[in-house]
Amino acid sequence: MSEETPTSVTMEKDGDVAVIIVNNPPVNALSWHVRQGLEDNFAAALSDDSVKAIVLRCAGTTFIAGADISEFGKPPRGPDFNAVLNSIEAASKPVVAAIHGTALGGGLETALVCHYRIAVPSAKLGVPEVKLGLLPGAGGTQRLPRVVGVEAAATMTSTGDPLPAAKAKELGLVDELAGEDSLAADAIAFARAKIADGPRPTRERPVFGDIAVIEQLKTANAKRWRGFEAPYANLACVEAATRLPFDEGLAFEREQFMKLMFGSQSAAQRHIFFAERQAAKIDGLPKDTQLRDIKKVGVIGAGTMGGGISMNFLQKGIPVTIVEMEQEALDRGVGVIRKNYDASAAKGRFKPEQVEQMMGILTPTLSLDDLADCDLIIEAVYENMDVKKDIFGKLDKIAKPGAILASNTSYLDVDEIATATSRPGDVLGMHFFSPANVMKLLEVVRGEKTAPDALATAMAIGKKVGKVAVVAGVCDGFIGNRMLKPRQIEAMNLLMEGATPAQVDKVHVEFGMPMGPFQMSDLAGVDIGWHRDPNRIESIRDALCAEGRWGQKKQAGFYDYDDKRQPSESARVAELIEEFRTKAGTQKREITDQEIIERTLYPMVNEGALILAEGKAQRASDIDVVWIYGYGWPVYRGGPMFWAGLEGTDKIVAALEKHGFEIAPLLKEKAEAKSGF
Ligand code: T1G
Repeated sequence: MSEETPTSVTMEKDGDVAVIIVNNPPVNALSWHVRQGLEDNFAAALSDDSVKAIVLRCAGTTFIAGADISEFGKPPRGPDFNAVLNSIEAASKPVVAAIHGTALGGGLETALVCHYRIAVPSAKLGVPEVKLGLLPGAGGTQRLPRVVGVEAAATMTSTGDPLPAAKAKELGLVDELAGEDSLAADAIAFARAKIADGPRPTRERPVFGDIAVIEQLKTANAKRWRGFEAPYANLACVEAATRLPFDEGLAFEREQFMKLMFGSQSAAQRHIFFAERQAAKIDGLPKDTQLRDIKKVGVIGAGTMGGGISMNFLQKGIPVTIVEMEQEALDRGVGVIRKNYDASAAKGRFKPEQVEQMMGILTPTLSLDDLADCDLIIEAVYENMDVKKDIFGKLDKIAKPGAILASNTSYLDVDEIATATSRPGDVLGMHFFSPANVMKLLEVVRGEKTAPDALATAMAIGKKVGKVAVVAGVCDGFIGNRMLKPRQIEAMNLLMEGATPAQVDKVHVEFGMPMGPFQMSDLAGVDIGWHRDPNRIESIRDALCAEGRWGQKKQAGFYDYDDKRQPSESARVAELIEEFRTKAGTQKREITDQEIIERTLYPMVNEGALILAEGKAQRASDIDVVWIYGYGWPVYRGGPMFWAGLEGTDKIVAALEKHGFEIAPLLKEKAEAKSGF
C-alpha cells in the first residue's frame, strides 16, 4: 500500500472467518483507495490458510452505495474495478456480503461477485445507474440475470428502482435475512456454515427467465423513457446476457457503458445528481446554525395550493391547522384533501387507516387566531399584495415568537409583504408548484431581512416533506417564473410572425419538455393574470380570454380539447392570429424549428445569467434544479444553464444578437471564454 492511500478498508478475524470492512464515509463509495483496499485485503485473506471463509461488510450507515461518482471524468487511479471484482468472484473460499442500508450500483455489483449475500430486513438493493444516464458497468447486467433471472434484471436495470431486502430474498438476490441489529454476528455464522458448500461463482450460474419482458418494458415505459438513451442500453445488455457467453457479455456491457459515460446525457444527469444535493446548501450559513423546531404548521387558504401544501405535512405526521374565510370554502378544501388521499389509497399508496390518521391531524378553522401555536404558517391565498399584507399584519399579532411566516406567492415582493409585520426576520417565501403535493420543487425566497436560521429551517422542512428546496432571491417571478416569462413572450411573438402554437409546442416536446408554451398555458389557464375586461383586447391572449378560451378548463384555449382533454389545432385561433397580424401589419413568414429554439430557450439562459449576476440564485446548478423539478426540463439535458455549456455559450450569444436581444454581461463573459456556467 503506497504511503498516501487512505485506510478505508481493514480486516479482522473471527476464528477461521476473515471480516473485511469498508469504511469510506458518507456512503462507502468505491473510491480508488477502497478498490485498492479490497484488492489488498482479499489477497491477504485468501493467502491466509487459517481463513476458511470471508465476510465483506461496511461501517457507517450503509453498504457500498456505488462507484465514486465524483471520480468520473478524472484520470483513473487505483486498480481497475472489474479486475478487483473478478478476483473476489474467483476466490477459493466462500465470500459472503453482509448488507445494511443500501447496496447500490457498484455496491450491488460487489455483492454479486460475493458467493452469498445476507442482509438486514431494512436494507435496499438496486442498480440506479440508469438515473445517472449509465448502466451497471462492472458486470451487473451480466450477473443479475444469473441470480434473479431476466425479468427482474431487466426491470431493476432499466428503472433503477431499488428492492427491499425481503423482495430481494424472494428473488434469490439475498440468501439470508439477518437480525436488524445482529448483522455482523449473523454474517460470520452464515459464512462459517458456507465453508462446507464452498465458493459459488456467479458467472458460472445459468441465465434464466423469459426475454419477452424486455419488449414489454419498452412498451410500458415508452412515454417515460422518451429521449433517454440509458434505459435502452441497459435492456440491450440484459438481452445480450441471454445469448452471449459471460466474458463476451461483459465486453458488450463495457462498450455500452463507455458510450454512455462519455455521452452528454450521463454528464447532464450526473450534474443534476450533485446539483440537487448542492442546492440544499446555503452559502455562507454556518454549518451549526440552529434550526427552529417545526412541530405544527398553519396554512391559510384551502384552495388548490393550500390543500396540496397541507398534504405534504400531514403525510409526514406534522399536524396542520388550515384556515378559510367561509365554511363552504373550508369544507370544499378539506373534502378535496380527503378525496386526493382516498384516490391515492385506492392506488395502494396509503392504507385506509393512514388516511384517517392524516385527516385526524388536520384541523379546519375559520379563525386565524387558531394559528397562535404554529411554528410555521404558510399563506396561500390569491395573488393580491394588499390582501397578503393584511394577512401578515394580522399574523404579526397572532403568531408566537419565533414562528416562521411564509408566503406561497409565485411572484409578489416578499420584502414588501414583510413590511406588514414587526418581525421581517421571520418572513420568507415558500413557493410550492402545482399540484403542491406532487411537484418536488420548492423555491424558498430569502427576503432582505430574512434571518439565517429561518431560511435554513424552511430549507430543511422542505427536504423533510420530500421537496427539492432551492434558495431564490426576491425579484419578479423568483427563478423559475422569471425565466419562463421571456420564453412565453417570444413564443407569442413567433405566432405573430408566422409560427403556429402547434409548431412551437412540437419543438419543445421534441426537445424533451413534457409540453410546449401553449399547451402549458392552456393547462395552467390562459386567463391567469388576465385583466378580466372582455372589451379591452390588446393581445392574442386578451382576445382568447374575451371569447372564453381560458384553456383546458374551458375545452378551448390555444387549442380545442375533446372530452379526454386531447388537444387539436383550432381554426378559430389561427383566424384570430391572422387578424392580429393584419392589424399589426406583420407579414407572415417561414419560421424554422431552430429559430424557435433560439428565440424561446436561449433567452431563458440569458435571463438565468442575469439572475446569477444579481445573486437571486446562489449558483447556476440551482437554476438547473429549479427547471428540472419545477418545469419538466429533460434531466438528460441537465437544466438550462448546464445545457448552455453543451450548446455553446458563444453560439447562444451569436443567435441572441442576431435576434436583437440584449445580452446579459455574465453570458457574454462566458461566451468570450467559450465556457459554460
Ligand atoms: N459517489 C460519490 N458521492 C456520493 C455517492 C457516490 N456514489 N453517493 C452519495 N454521495 C455523496 C453525496 O453527494 C453527498 O455529498 C453525500 O454522499 C450524502 O449523499 C460501476 C457506474 C446512497 C441513497 O447512484 O442514491 O456505481 O452533498 O445526500 O440522502 O456500475 O446518496 O454531503 O457533499 O444523497 O442519505 C451508483 C447514489 C453509482 C447511488 C444516500 N450509485 N447515491 O442518500 O445522502 S454509479 C448511485 C444515492 C455506479 C457502477 C456504476 C444516495 C444514497 P454531500 P446523500 P442520502
